[in-house]
Amino acid sequence: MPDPSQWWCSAVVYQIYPRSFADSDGDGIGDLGGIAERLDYLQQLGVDVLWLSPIYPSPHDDNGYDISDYRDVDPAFGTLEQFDQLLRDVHARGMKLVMDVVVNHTSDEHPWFVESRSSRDNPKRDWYWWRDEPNNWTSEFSGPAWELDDKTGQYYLHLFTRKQPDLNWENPEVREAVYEMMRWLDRGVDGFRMDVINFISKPADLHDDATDTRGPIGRDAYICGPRIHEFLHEMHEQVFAGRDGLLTVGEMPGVTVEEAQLFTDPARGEVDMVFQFEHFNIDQRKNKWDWFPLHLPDLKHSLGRWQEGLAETGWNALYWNNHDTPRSVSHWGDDGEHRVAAAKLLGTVLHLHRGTPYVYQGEELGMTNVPFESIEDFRDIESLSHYAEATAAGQEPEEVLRGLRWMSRDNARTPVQWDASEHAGFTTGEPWIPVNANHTEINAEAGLADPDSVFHHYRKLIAFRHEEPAVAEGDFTMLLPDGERVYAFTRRHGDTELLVIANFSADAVTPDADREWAGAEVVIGDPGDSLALGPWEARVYRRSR
Ligand code: TEU
Repeated sequence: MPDPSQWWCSAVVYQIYPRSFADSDGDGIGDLGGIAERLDYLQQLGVDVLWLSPIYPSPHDDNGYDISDYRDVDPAFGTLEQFDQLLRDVHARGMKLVMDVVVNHTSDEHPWFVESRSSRDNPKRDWYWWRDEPNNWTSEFSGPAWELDDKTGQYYLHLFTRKQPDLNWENPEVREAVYEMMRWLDRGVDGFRMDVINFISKPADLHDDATDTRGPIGRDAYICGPRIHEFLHEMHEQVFAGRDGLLTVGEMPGVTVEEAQLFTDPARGEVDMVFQFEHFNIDQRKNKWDWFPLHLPDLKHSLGRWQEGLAETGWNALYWNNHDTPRSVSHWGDDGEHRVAAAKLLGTVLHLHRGTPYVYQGEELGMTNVPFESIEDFRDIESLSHYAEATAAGQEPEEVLRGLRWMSRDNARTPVQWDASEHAGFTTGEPWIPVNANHTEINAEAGLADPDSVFHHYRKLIAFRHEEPAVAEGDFTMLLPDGERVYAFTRRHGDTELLVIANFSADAVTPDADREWAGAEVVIGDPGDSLALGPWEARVYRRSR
């Protein structure tokens, strides 16, 4: 386990997707000026760290996860000067700022790739993966993972869109160029979220993936590939070693608990924590579009295993939402009659686990999925590619739309709902993606004004983590693992013990837990005379032993 005095053990991170956060210049796209205007709001919420999704120059084929210049700010978001000012403002408020780095791939418009594709003998040819024949890997976003480049007659590898060619990390020049760029970025920035960082080490022979597992073909070959620990340790030594106060989090689809122990063991010098995806796959069959209703014991089993697995060595990153997920209150809660209770419950359960919680913009307002009407309402490249592929293969458009409404990343990407006005106070112009019609009811202005709102509940959860050491440091014991409606666990630290009970259903229930708790102090949630819980109600008790 890391030294619990590591600052990020008791910190809460807030993710900003700049494009959809707040627009200060009326062009319909969120920007740095918009973030600067909302720092008071974020400070009031009490979060410790802001993580910005990519703000670098980009053709925006994948909304900025296709970077064409790591050393500047995209004009749509602002300027470098504005960024430096924002960083100063964030620091002046006692918060930190973490940047997103995307170094598994670049944009095809990055000068490195432009050179690489220019001729077979260009010095940067080997900075990317070029082959005469493709292997059998498929893209994370539908179709083959290879694109034929007419000019030189070879194929290049792209695990995401064809505008996101994969860098060849086997080449030491690539690694040095990436570290150099990251050092430069360290102009006061407090750390990095690293995009699909466990995909960077491919087997040098790029062999076919012989397995038939869930998800894109090839994953078995490149997820946590042969040199991944070596590369991350090298990056740590080259970029982070000797600097205090940083936070590094690796986004790692498909990572196992055993691998995560290695990645986050402080003694190994790799990353502080990882985003794992296991809990996201528990209600899916062959892919994310093919889902079934949540079976609560599966969620407890999965998260419980991660709590146990990283109890002694390593550390968990905790999240329900990010810019790639549907909204959790719609997905696993109730976005109808019990929306407020369900959003609070999800927050309580997540924030009381052991690990560092991440709040995705709008989650603290209980923002919901979006009732998209037709394919024209979607913007996300993953959703559009899937729709094209699935309908071409003969699937009914309405059925494909049903999957998209449930899982599309655009659910997370509609603008933050600041107030009840026409575009929810997000922009004075035309938003790049329409606001959710429910902004007239669900918005920050209303949340701030109502002491019982989801916003104020998140504020209390964040403050509680700061005040009560058992939240950050306590051990974790899952209770009632097979219960289909109640999620319950205890946390223990010294003489203090916390009990968390949560009713994931619209029926009243009385958890089968130690009755003595009924008299203990309720520190989060409404006190009750007994352990009975109303629809989607959650409570946290505290007692001394
Ligand atoms: O996502 C990585 C990833 O594998 C997925 O979560 C993916 O976005 C998709 O949802 C799978 O169905 C990261 C970024 O978070 C994402 O926004 C980028 O599109 C992707 O990498 C490529 O950079």
